[in-house]
Amino acid sequence: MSNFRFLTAGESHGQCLTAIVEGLPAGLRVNIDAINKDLARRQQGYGRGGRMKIETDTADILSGVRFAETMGDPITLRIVNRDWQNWTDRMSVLGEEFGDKVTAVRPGHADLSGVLKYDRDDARDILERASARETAARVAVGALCKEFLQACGIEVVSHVVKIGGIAVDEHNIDRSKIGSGSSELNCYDPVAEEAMKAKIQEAMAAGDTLGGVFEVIVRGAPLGLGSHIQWDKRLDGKLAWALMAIQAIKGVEIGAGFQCGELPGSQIHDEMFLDANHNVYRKTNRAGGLEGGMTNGEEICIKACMKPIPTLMKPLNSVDIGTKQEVAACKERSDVCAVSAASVVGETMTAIVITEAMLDKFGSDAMVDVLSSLTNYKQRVQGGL
Ligand code: EPS
Repeated sequence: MSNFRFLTAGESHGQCLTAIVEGLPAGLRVNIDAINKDLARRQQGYGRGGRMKIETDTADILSGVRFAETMGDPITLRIVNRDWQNWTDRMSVLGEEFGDKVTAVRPGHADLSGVLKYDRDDARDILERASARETAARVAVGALCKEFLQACGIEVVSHVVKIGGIAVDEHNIDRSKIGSGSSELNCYDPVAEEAMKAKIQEAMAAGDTLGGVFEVIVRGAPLGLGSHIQWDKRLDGKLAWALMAIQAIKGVEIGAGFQCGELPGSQIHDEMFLDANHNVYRKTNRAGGLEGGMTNGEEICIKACMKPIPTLMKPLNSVDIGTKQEVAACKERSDVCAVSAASVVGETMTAIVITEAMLDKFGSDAMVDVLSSLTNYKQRVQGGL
């Protein structure tokens, strides 16, 4: 296993979000603008709530980087919450209790299980950390990983494929362009995007919320990341874990995913052919770039499904943990739809997993060693049979 690891800290309305990343090699050029660009992409999206008008997420690098280059030390990233200014009393670190408690727990949120498990009488003690605001820190880490991957010739991109039941038409999308544009919903079918926006508008008017599906694509990953030899080395498992561990994600599919359970093997497996130089090639990629828990040299394609956000302006029936009565669930400022934001989080979480797999395979002390090891390996496995 590589030495790569990271942790995040911070509450949604606390002072800041912080991440510590350890195990990236020394000698990686760091472009802070690229990190801030991904943070801005996470904030955008039709259907986001009022909070996004308050925040302009940018990362400060507090350690581990000198003269815009990593040194191999742990890297500390910090994103300041501008909204903290409005929460200093209610989120005071050492002050007296202040403000109303959140007791009308929301179905679909961490509120109820959290207060019972952690013995709290205010669901704010749970929702502050359960909030998808935390994903800003993960995006900063993943954006840094994307810079590492870029240096290795690997690109990770994402796009929204469905919102509220409205799906893109694959025929309207040029897959080679995914990642190069910037639409409001991170969607590459403009016709579907307009229909998705109308659907979000409808949900907003009804006090409701919408979920959807996004796809993450990894281009240029070498064959052989991950391994078949042990369950916890399988890369498909690690990717599914990383994507499922994003707030509100309820399903993950690799390649043809659930369709694999419906069609016979002859219509699922990607046949192999040989070109004139004895290189193996395929005409299809239903495996989504992963066979036997390893990359097979094709694009990695993963889809994830996000449930609708549980904070409804027309709230569902619930219970009050203080009065022990049935009540309407609490309402607080939230998003109507955050699938486009989740797509950026999925993209960066995928970048983190692929980075870990690369470091696992090619070493992690110095960039120069990673790159020469990668070059040698590619020559061996991509030189034809
Ligand atoms: C989020 C910030 C939050 C919400 C959303 C995601 O801001 P606030 O709670 O101040 O409005 O917009 O959080 C949730 C969906 C959630 O369940 O907590 C963000 O930065 O992405």
